[in-house]
Amino acid sequence: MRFMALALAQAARGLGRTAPNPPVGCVLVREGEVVGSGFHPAAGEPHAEVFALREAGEAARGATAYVTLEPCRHHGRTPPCMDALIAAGVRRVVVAALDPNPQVAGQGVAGLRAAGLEVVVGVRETGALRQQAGFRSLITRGRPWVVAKYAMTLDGKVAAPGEGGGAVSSGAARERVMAWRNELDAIAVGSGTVALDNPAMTTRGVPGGRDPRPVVFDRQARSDVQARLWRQGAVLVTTPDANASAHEAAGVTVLRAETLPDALTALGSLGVSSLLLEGGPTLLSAFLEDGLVDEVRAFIAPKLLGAGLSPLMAPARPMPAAQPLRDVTVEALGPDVLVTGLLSEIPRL
Ligand code: AOF
Ligand code: ZN
Repeated sequence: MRFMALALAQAARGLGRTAPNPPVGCVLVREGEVVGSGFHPAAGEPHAEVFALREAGEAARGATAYVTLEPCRHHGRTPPCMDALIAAGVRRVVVAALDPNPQVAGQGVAGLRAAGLEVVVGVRETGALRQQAGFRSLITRGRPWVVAKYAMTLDGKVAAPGEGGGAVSSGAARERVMAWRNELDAIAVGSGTVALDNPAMTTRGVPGGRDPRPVVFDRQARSDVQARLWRQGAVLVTTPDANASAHEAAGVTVLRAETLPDALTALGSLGVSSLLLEGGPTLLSAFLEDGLVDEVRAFIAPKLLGAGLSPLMAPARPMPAAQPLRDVTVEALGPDVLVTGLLSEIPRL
């Protein structure tokens, strides 16, 4: 249990850097001592098991491997980890979650067992599924895992009408958002936010942090070509007949799709496995109405605004039909409260 927590912490170092591959961590333990650990740093690089085995050297013989994802059995950009573990003389493998990649899908575990290794599956599975939600979504559904983030006042408002910025939540909440930006592949905003705020959407104050790829949802392609986001490699998502010639001339990657599900699939083909939705009520409502929000992370700030914009403008449902979140967490963050929960099931095998 304790060692799988270490493996998950290793895997976390790859969050936001491995797409379309999963973040994976591995810890090798012999006689109660960690003799090697590693994580998958990026697609095309060696897998977590390889780094852990390298560090352990001869000490891997007879060891137990704790891996956050089932070891692979296929030749992809790198050779099978299953073979590497067997060749190194590892005796026991503890796996957090099976790999939904059809090229692996239980065969890694079966192969290890066939070679005489003892295999345990499902240790800290929930944590692993959460960490791998992006990869699991991309490989099974062909589109990114969508996390909707917003901050609202105690009376449920995100802004006064027609107002742009104006921070709702505290510094502690903003720090948490920066941590998420560092961990998710891409960050989505609507054309309204670009026009009103001209935001940067970068990761600030996270040591070693990297910026998510901005994605601008703009059906009319009317967003100012001078906006800051384009200089950060933002993708423009627009409709098939919108005139995006100015953006194209400026070298912007333009995706054209009639519907939001198609737009997400197009983002998936660019290798985007997770998307942080930081747009305003319009974008959030559109995603929610199409059933495309997988996870919600909402801050509630202890202040009152009065008549203003709600996070959602989607038509109201009767209370008994309100959409419930699952696996809900509640956390105090400075003066604010962070509530998270899932609207979709994380794809598993
Ligand atoms: C593991 N350990 O650390 C990772 C795994 O193209 P490749 O060779 O990198 O293979 C990518 C696939 O391997 C990916 O889709 C997923 O199924 C698995 N990722 N497996 O044993 C790792 N990153
Ligand atoms: Zn592998």
